Amino acid sequence: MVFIKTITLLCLLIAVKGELRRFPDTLSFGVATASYQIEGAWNATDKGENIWDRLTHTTDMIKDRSNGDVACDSYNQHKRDVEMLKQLGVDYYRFSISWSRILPDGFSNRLSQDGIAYYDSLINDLLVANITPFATLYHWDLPQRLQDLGGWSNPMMADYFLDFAEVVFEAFGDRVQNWLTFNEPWVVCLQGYGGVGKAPALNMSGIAEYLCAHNLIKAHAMAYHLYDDVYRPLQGGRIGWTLNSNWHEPANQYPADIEAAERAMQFHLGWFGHPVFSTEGDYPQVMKERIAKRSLEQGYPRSRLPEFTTEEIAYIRGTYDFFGLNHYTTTLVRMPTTISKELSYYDDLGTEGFEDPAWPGSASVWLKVVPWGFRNLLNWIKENYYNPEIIVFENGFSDRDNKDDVDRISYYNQYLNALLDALEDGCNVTAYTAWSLMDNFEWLQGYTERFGLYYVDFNDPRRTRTPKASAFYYKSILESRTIERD
Ligand code: GBE
Repeated sequence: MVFIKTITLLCLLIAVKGELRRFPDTLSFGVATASYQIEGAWNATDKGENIWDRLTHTTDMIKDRSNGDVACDSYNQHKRDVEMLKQLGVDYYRFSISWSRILPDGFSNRLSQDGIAYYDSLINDLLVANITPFATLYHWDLPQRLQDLGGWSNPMMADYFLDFAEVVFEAFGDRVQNWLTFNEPWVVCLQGYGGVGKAPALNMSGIAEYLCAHNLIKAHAMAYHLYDDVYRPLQGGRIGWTLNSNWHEPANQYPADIEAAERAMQFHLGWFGHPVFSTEGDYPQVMKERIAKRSLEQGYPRSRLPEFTTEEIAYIRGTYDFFGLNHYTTTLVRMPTTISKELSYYDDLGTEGFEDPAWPGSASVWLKVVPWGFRNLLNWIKENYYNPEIIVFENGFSDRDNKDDVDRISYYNQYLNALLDALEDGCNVTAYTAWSLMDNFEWLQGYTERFGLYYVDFNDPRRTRTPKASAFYYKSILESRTIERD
């Protein structure tokens, strides 16, 4: 039924609009998920507790009071997931590996054979299905024991992450040649340590997110070098990380607003991007200057932004094989009228962000449909970081409870058109990943916001999956390698 409707819709769109645009053969397509959001089996065999188990079990911060105890039950149903991937016809599947499922205590002295067996089985099934596995080492589920030691604000965490990375490369690197160290460090640090938007909800803005970022950037570089020195020569393959960013558009063409929007880009994407992707390395100049100045004014003996040594700057610079990008939406930015002396990242940034009320919305308050922002952001990366190879690791749209998801189809149609525009501008995008394969645990929003191409019935103990209209739409794009011009 849904299928027929979609075909009719597609024919209609093509009949009305006519023109088809073709994707270059060099562009591959995938879909993404993350361990805590889909796996469930939170205490299966010897799996250890992680920070999302702790947060969901001990606070009332999740909107529908739900948790990821069962989620999509992918720990037991990954064969069904692979069937869906085959049905879609994707080139690759981006999933993440749960640290505490592999290392129950967080440390590498004790490995879970069951945890390793789970990912072995998933990876082997993907390879049999001719789908390339793309694995993320850290999609937000830190072992709780390591959080008890301070999590990412503890400098030792970089070594523990390296130990984990080594175990994972050893166990799976013979079959997995595509790696991401971290998913969205900005979210990990700003929302997890600066604010309360993600676990561990530390809420110490102005201090903790900068410590987190500092250690996490080093952890990324260490894992990159380990792979580059030891595993790449044996296993081939490539490794990077994926950064999230809104496009920050000046609210007006006044110089002050243009400066504000550029500053927002540097605090957001540049915070993690500049140390790794620029030729100079290190944090963006504007962050170093502003945070140092404000820290001294506030009576701190030194900048709240930690400093990298010259050796560290050189060690971190260039630790990428591609530029990973997660993108959903756009923000308008202007210069504020008063300068705040408060202690926080956003006060350090010192800009005002807002959205155009005319932009169409989604089920998520933060997600507005602004496809041209995607094109501008891709061009910003091209211009600031010497036209790197860009892989889009997430892009997608949320709604509530809806299998006939025409708004999601429209979002993908518009954002993929913007991607084609960016390719025409000379941006070097080589892969595009839809978030997400299926509805899943949407962090603090629980199961109230759905991003899936497949619908998951969370009331059914079997967690039945059904393709939405958008699944057929995505499949048709992958088959025809064309899209209708919007
Ligand atoms: C990704 O993050 C995640 O990688 C993925 O796990 C998640 O399911 C997916 O997006 C969908 O959310 O006060 O509400 O405006 C905005 C996307 C918070 C990047 C949400 C932070 C989107 C950045 C706060 N945003 N996120 S507010």
